[in-house]
Amino acid sequence: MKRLLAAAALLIGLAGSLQAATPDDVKARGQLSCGVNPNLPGFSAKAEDGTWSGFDVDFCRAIAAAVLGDPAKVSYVPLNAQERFEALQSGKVDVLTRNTTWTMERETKLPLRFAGISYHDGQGFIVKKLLGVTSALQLSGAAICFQTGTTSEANVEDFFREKEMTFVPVRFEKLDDLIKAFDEGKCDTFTTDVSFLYAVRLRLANPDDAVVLPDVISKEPLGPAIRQGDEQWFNIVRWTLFALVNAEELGVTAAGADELKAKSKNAAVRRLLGAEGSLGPDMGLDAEWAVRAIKATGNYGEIFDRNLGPETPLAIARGINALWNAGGLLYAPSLQ
Ligand SMILES: N[C@@H](CCC(=O)N[C@@H](CS)C(=O)NCC(=O)O)C(=O)O
Repeated sequence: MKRLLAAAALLIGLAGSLQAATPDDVKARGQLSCGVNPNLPGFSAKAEDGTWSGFDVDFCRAIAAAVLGDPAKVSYVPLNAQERFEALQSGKVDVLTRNTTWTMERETKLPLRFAGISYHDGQGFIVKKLLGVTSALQLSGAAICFQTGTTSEANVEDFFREKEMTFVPVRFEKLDDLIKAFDEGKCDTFTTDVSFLYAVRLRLANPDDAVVLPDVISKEPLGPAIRQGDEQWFNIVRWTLFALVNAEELGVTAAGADELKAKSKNAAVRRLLGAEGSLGPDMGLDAEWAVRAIKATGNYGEIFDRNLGPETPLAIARGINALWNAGGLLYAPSLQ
């Protein structure tokens, strides 16, 4: 009996020592490897000079600022829909920050964990205005284009089955082929996350000829994913996201963070900015982790406005991505 217990203890110890330690790997490498969408302007896109920008890219920058002290220390790995999970599982990327929906199956069948929700999305349809369709309920019999390896396929099947409507699936592995097919009229509609449809519209030959229908047929909570069994890394990614959301709620901006750190009397602001408490050190970082992240990218609202807001080509309204106390769904747990 004693020997069995000793063997079990040894196994538990071994499992513990085999536990992944992504924060150490990232620090040793001096660079964060971030899996992003290859080309989704507003969320992640590469400029001609090689720099990446976008809403998802900013979360990579914030994590790098928190962990490595420099938002530029990121290696961006463009991943299409098919490649993304394997890239995370194999260790090619430390975090997947790429319009990826948090689903039960992805956390139970794949060894992944979603650290939170950075953007509440839903699946919609884009059609050419010529079609004269104003609702998804008028799409019975339509040829529908979608990309394989995404949640879009199952959602569209569920929706049409429930509404007792038929459709002709037109599947694509590569996004460029899909957009071309839709543009050339080889399908009546293209279905995916609504945020993506806004971006796709701008890539069509004549964006004004296409319209995104008002129907939203699914929940697509998008957020950063990491590998399972990496608890400290999970805390860092999750709380960097929550820090940016809390910063918006607390009125902490990129420009004002230093001054608030020195002067604020609000306890949550002081803990967020490391003026008191030990939130950073408790997860293996220093006291300045969140100040650096906020100064690198701004708070959640600043990130949203800069990349997706009314002044940008995408012009997406905050809608359900507003803070909980402004009528939206964004709710970050407390900094205590
Ligand atoms: N949020 C959905 C869809 C995400 C997704 O991969 N969307 C496609 C567009 S339909 C995409 O980003 N494709 C870009 C590519 O594969 O290069 C999911 O997680 O499955």
